[in-house]
Amino acid sequence: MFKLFKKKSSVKEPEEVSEEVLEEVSEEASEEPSEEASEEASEETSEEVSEEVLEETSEEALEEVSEEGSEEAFEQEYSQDNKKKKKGFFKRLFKGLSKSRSNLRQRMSYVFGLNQIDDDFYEELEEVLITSDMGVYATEEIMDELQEEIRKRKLRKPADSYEVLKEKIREKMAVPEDAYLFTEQPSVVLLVGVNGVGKTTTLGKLASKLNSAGKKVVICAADTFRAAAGEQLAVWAERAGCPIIKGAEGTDPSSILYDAINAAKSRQADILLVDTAGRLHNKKNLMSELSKMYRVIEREYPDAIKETLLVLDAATGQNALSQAKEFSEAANITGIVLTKMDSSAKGGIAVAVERELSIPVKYIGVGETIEDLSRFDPDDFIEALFSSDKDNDNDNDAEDDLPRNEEE
Ligand SMILES: Nc1nc2c(ncn2[C@@H]2O[C@H](COP(=O)(O)OP(=O)(O)OP(=O)(O)O)[C@@H](O)[C@H]2O)c(=O)[nH]1
Ligand SMILES: [Mg+2]
Repeated sequence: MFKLFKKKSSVKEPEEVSEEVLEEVSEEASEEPSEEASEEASEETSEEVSEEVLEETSEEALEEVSEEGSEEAFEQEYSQDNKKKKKGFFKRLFKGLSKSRSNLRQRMSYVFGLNQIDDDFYEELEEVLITSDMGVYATEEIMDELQEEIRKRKLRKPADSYEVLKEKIREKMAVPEDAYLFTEQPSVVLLVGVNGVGKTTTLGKLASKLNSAGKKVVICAADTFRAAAGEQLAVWAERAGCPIIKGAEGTDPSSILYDAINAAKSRQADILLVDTAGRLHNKKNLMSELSKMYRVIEREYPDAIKETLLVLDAATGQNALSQAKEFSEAANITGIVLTKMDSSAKGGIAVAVERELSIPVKYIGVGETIEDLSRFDPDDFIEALFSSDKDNDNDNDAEDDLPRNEEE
């Protein structure tokens, strides 16, 4: 059934795996992540935020305080707060991925508990990855790279290659350096996606995040299709503290966008966030509506960065992947937002979307409140998908041990 590896008859029973090997893996693995990673991550977060805030600060202010000094002060003031927020966010992500994780870990423990690296191991692992929603394309890539690394490092036992596998998946999920350029230069950000995936909610969260980082944000209510869409967005605009431009129900979205661009320019806004209607009635209509909007942006605001974020509900698994394919044929999608990662999300789908479409996952949503949006962090993602549950119950950082083979 699987393309890459065909089963051979010499299957070794998992019982044959020595317990010490698995324990060794557990210990090695548990030394690796947590404290260092979370410190690094929170440093990164505060640096990111402080960079954003610093850029917004007026030039005179910057002359008064040296850039280094103000960054330090900013970090001191906010790092505690950020650490707490990050921990809460990670917990929700961890909880949301619990189903994916327990499924994955259970099956991984079987595969990595096999006695030796052979065709049987490769075939079993391939099946686990494919059925974990990672998709055929990403799985094939991961398997090829894993096999090569195993060959290079002359690894003999499956358990020895567990960390290599995680590293390969982490590499796939790396976010390009320029992924968030749109938050640093004048930009128009369109949020697109099918009904109910979380476009409006994500826009609200993003507006709040950018606004509290010192950015001037204007919101455009270009979903004129659904009754009450404008009101829903207005509530978010108020929460986020950002002005909103909207029109009457049924108005042409492009004409509201035109007004919003002028409002953004006259207010010297940094970012214009545009909510769009969630309907994929057919590709042709979607394409013509979006290209009309792009034309308006091109004509009225040619210097702005055009960012199109496709919002996908992570709980819908393969459906999200087919939506992503449809939309990427109709629009120039520059980033993915995976929402509802807090509620039985199918974690593997993040890998599939990223690899099948070569579009980076830029944000993830883990809840319905204004703080439940964060930039995608591959380390957190891998940790939430692979690490063990027990450590996260008592506020410690997650351990990364491989569970014992349940079939033993
Ligand atoms: N649990 C959870 N719920 C979310 C998340 N993001 C959005 N939601 C919820 O999903 C539902 C739909 O969200 P909306 O933001 O209205 O979705 P939309 O894509 O704008 O929907 P349409 O405008 O109808 O196309 C709401 O009940 C949100 O609260 C998330 O990250 N986690
Ligand atoms: Mg909406």
